[in-house]
Amino acid sequence: MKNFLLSIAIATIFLSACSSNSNQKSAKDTTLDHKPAVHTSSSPTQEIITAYLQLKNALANDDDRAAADAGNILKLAVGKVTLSALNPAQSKNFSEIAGDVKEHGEHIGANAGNIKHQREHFEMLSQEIYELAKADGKSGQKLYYAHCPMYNNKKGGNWISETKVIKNPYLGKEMSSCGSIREELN
Ligand SMILES: [Cu+2]
Repeated sequence: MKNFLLSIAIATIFLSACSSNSNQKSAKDTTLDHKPAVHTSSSPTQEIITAYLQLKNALANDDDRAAADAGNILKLAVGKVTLSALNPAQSKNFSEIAGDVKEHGEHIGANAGNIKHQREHFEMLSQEIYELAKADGKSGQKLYYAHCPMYNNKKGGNWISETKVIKNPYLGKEMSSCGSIREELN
């Protein structure tokens, strides 16, 4: 019995020494664990993806006005993201791209009548959206990463699509089917 009590005492000392060492870390872990799990079928950044796809389809139709509308919606969608609903990976990614996405949306929105410039912003924007879609992982919708080898004097350009069917947003109706799927996302 004495031995038993002693071993409990030792164990207690050992445990308390241990826990003081990892206190900060476990406190952090606990707050993460106790965050209400978000079991929505779509990602918290879904509105951004939806606005991007609307923009992509407008550009594929050579419709600069519809592209400008989508650009403005995209800009607003960035501001509407509920940060607390993002998981750590999404949160890190979102904070890295939010400013750029907003700026591209703003420029595209302000450039109805200049589809060439809208497409320049769209090309940069597509890389940000690619990162966003990747961070969404399984919570996001099924998306495809497509490539056009001819855009910008054959420097090429990429975009994200909700379908496997190529409808080129860089060359528009003139060369609608130019391009290929490079990667399936989510
Ligand atoms: Cu611009």
